[in-house]
Amino acid sequence: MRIDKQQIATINEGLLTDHNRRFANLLSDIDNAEAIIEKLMAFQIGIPSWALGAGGTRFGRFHFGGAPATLEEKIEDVGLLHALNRNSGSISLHIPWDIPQDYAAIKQVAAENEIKFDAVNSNTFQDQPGQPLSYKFGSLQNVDKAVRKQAIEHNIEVIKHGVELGSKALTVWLADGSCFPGQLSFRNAFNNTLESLSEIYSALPEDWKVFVEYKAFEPNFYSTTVGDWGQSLLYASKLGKKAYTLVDLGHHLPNANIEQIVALLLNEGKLGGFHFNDSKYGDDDLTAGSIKPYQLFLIFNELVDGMDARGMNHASDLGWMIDASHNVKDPLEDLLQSVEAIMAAYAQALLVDKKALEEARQNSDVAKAQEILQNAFRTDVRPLVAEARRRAGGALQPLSLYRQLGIREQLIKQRGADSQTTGL
Ligand SMILES: [Mn+2]
Repeated sequence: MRIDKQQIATINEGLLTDHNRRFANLLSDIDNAEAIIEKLMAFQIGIPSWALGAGGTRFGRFHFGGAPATLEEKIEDVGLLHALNRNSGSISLHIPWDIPQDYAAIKQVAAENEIKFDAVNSNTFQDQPGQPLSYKFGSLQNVDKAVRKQAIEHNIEVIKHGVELGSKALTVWLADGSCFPGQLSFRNAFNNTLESLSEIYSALPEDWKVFVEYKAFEPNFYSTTVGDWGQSLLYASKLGKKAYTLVDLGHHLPNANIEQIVALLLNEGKLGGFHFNDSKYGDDDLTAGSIKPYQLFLIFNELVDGMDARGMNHASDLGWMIDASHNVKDPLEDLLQSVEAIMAAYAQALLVDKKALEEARQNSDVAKAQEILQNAFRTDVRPLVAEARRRAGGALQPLSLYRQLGIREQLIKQRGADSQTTGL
């Protein structure tokens, strides 16, 4: 299904008086609103194909009606999000959960929904039916060269699918590691992984990037072979200029200073991709900004500052994506909330008075520096984000419009109450 642009405009119309009043109030406090709105309109956050089905835990999964059963339906779901907020203009595919059977047809559906193809993701963290060799003891790190070869070939196949669809990056997240002390040699695991990644790197087209994602623990619980940003940066540095580190907010040990990590990776020119989610305890994959909104803002503050320092384009020079799963919410509602939270944090970061902050730092005026950041964070930027959405043709209030139009009910009618999603 598709949302008619006129429907959005009509519902916006009824909200306009209140919106204009709130927007005018905010405008009286900020002087660079137009520049911020332009940046907000340009900013696009990739939606992973696996976030559109029911999320779950290792204890089980609760299904919901109208789940997308095919890749086409997943693209249509992202199209619905994008129609509502105009900031969800791409989908990130996971192979082999979403192998495109007919590239031309898939590209056609994507074009109709104004959706582009973001980074493609390989999967060597589970065995597929009929797969000759098992990844039980790792893939790219495996002591058996034949297993490594199988995993390398899978990654190369993922690149080929991505090339057909117009993707420009491969994300490699490895579950490789060990569960118990003594199980593997850290050095051999690292060297095997590096050798495997080098072979994948050589298969990258000239204008592609590879993102090496790290994760502190899980599913391996003693060591992870790409366990932190230092290890990822080692791989990315040794591989070459097309290789970058990917930061997933949930993949750190508790209380890690992620904003500092981001700042240094950008400083080294080695931050390539970013996965948004939020967490309280571990890799909880909760809605972005739902637990630690101040942290999200501080991270964005470093992202904006670091990208500006290198003259990077905020919208296109990093791969932005949500990586979360939804066990108890309608995934589309959850994704609308995540995008909204990300846009708010981005807008707040754009509000930071950088000149005053630099002055406070030069004077070692600690209290002033803190005030400057908190002033930006405590500004209610929702009218600014809504205005950017409205100008781009989206909804002033995406979530309530989604409910008002009864989109989930319509999807259930079309696809059935027990449609099943491919994937996790
Ligand atoms: Mn991730």
